[in-house]
Amino acid sequence: MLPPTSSNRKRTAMTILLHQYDSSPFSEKVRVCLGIKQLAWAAVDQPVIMPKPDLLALTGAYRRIPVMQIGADIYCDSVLIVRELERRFPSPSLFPTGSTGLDQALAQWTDRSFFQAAVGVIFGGLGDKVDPAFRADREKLSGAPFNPEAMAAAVPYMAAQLRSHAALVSDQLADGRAFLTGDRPGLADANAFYNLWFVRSFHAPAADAFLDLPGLAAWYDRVVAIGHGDRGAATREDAIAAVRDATPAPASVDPADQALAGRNVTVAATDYGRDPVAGRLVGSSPHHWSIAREDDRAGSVVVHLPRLGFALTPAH
Ligand SMILES: N[C@@H](CCC(=O)N[C@@H](CS)C(=O)NCC(=O)O)C(=O)O
Repeated sequence: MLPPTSSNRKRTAMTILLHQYDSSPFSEKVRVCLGIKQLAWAAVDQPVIMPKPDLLALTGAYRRIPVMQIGADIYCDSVLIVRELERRFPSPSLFPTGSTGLDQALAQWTDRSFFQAAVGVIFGGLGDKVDPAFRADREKLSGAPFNPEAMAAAVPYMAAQLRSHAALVSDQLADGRAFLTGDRPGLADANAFYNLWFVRSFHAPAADAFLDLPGLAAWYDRVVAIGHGDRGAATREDAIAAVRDATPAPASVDPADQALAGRNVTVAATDYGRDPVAGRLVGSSPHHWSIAREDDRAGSVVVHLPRLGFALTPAH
């Protein structure tokens, strides 16, 4: 147990593990949130394509990135990760104006249509330069063929979509505010930022096509300046050992889900990467499911998944 201090930086030394890779946009969302909260954390780099045996030892089946690990608790999906960061480390808040629900709801925009525009611009721009192993992996992930010609043809449309999304960010800054919800940064900034960061980091064709929008470039630089908190590194073996040494935090099932408490269930994403996580339902809320499972390498873990965009199926 670490001695209590007033600083998030010391209080959490190396207890937050983020399974990620540097080019991952959803990881960048979380990294900015770790920066806003000035937290200490360690990056556990995972492969960009399957197989990911050390990640699946923790999640059971969930393969997407990022995944956050605190002790023997495993949080899947950036939406649930940032929610858990706020719950455990409330100050400074990711919701500086108290707009908790709407700021989280923004992910339904940034993680879907805004993200799809960024993906279209990047991969349409790469055309047939996309690595064949990556291409085959992403076809499996999405269940849809990767068609470089169609993607290249869609670049002008996708670039226009991207600029239009960015223009909404510019509108929000029109009164001269520093950040999207006011003078302090929050989740809204991390959400709106990461797709623009994604296209810029890939030097995609439309990478700079939004920086002329009023207020955009200065805001972008302000978000970059937040940084990523106090970043360290841990190995995948360290991460599995950390689970073995820990006990999952107590969880409770929402009264509305009592009929499912303790039952064997599977939970799977409904969009892409739909591999079902199987285990016993030990926790829930209107926002999440918590599944207890045993792993040969990691021991007892509890895997937490969001409820929005995920489906639970009771085992027979
Ligand atoms: N809704 C998920 C989306 C995560 C996602 O699509 N992540 C990408 C990387 S940024 C991914 O997992 N791609 C496939 C892979 O890395 O295996 C979240 O918010 O975390």
